[in-house]
Amino acid sequence: MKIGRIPIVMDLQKRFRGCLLGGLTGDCLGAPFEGDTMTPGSRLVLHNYMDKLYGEYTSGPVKNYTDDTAMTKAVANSLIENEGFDAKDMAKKFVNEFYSDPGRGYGEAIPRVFDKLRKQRYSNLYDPAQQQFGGSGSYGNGGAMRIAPIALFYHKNFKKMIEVATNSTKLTHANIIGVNGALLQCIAIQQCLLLKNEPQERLNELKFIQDIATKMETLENVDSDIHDFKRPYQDQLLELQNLLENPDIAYDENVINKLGNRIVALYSVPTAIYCFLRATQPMKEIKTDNPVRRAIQYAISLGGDTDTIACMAGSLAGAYYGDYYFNESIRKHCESSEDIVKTADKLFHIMQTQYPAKDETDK
Ligand code: F2R
Ligand code: MG
Ligand code: MG
Repeated sequence: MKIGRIPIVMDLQKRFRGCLLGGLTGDCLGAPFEGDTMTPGSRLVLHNYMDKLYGEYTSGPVKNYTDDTAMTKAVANSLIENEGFDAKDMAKKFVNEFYSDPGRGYGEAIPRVFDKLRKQRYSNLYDPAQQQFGGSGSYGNGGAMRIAPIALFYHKNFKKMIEVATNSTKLTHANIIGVNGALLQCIAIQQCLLLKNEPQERLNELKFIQDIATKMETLENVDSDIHDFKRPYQDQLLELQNLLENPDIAYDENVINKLGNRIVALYSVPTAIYCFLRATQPMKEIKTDNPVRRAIQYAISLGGDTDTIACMAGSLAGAYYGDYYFNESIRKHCESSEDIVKTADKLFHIMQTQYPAKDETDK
C-alpha cells in the first residue's frame, strides 16, 4: 500500500470518518465469509482477496454492505436530522430502511420487531423488542454493530452517551446482555476518540482494557436471568486481558474458544475489541503494514460472524487511526463509502454545534 507521511496528531473529524469507514469496510469485506469456519487454506484465500481489494482499483467487484451498515446509517441519519436522539424517529428509520431494502442479511428475529412497530404505528416503542424470545428480549449483536454514530455524537458527554446508547439499543434489543454489549462497544469507541495519540506511538493495550473494564463495572451491576454469571462482560474483558498478555498463544483457536465469534453480543463484542488491540502491533500471521486492514482481516480470519466482528473492529481502528489507512482502492471497492464519509462529516459538524471544542469532556 502506498501511503505518505502519517499525520502527527489525528484530528477529530478524521476519526469520525475513520470510524464509519472502518465499520463499513469491515462489514463489506467480512460479509462473504459470514458463518464460515476458517482453515489455513481459507485464510490464504482471504489474504489474497484483501491484497486485491486494497491493491489497484479495477472497476470492481464492489462489495456490498449488510444490515450492520444499513442500521448504522439509520442511526446516524436520525441523529443528524433531529440534532440528537429521537426514539420514535430512529425506530421509524429502522423500519423504513428494512422494508425498502430487506435483503441485507438481517438477524432472524429482528423483522418481527419491525413488523410490530409498523403495525402499532409506533405507539409503544419499546414493547415489540421486549416481547422477543418469549419476553427475554434479544441478546444478538445487532445493538452493538450499529452503535458507532452514538459514540461519535455523544463522546464528550459520557452520561448522555450511555443514556442514548441504552435507549436506542432497546428499540430492538431488550435483553441486558444485548444492551451491555452495545454499551461496551460504545465505550471502547469513545475511548479511541479521546486518546490524544500520535499514531506512531504504541497504544497501551492493557491500560485501554483496564479503563473500559472500570467503566463497565459501574454499568454492569444488574443480574441476568439468562446467564448464570453476574458480570459477563467484565469476565470477558479479563479473558481478553489474558490473551493480550500472551500474544504467542492467542491467535485463532484460543481467541475463538475464550472470546467467541458468534452472532450474540457477549461472544462477539469483546472479540472485536481484542482484534483491534492485537492488530495495533504487527502480526506474523497477517502480513500488512496497515493496522486498520490488519484488524479487519484478523476479525474475518476468525470466522463465524465475520461481517459484524470486522465491522466493530474496523470502527474501533478507524476511530483510533482516523481515515488515513483507507486508500482510494478500498474505498471504491466498498459500496457507499463516499456516502458514509459525508455522513461522518455531517455528524461531526452537528456534534460541534452542541459540544463546542472548548468544552471539557465529561468522562
Ligand atoms: N443474520 C445474520 N446472518 C445470518 C446469515 C445472513 C446471510 N448471510 C444472508 O445474507 O441472509 N447477520 C446479521 O445478524 C446479526 C445481528 O442480529 P440481530 O440484529 O441481533 O438480530 P436478532 O434476530 O435479534 O438476534 C440474532 C440471533 O441471536 C440469537 N438470540 C438473540 N437473543 C436471543 C435470546 N434471548 N434467546 C436465544 N437466542 C437469541 C438468535 O439466534 C437470533 O437469531 C449480525 O451478525 C448481522 O450481520
Ligand atoms: Mg450483517
Ligand atoms: Mg453478522
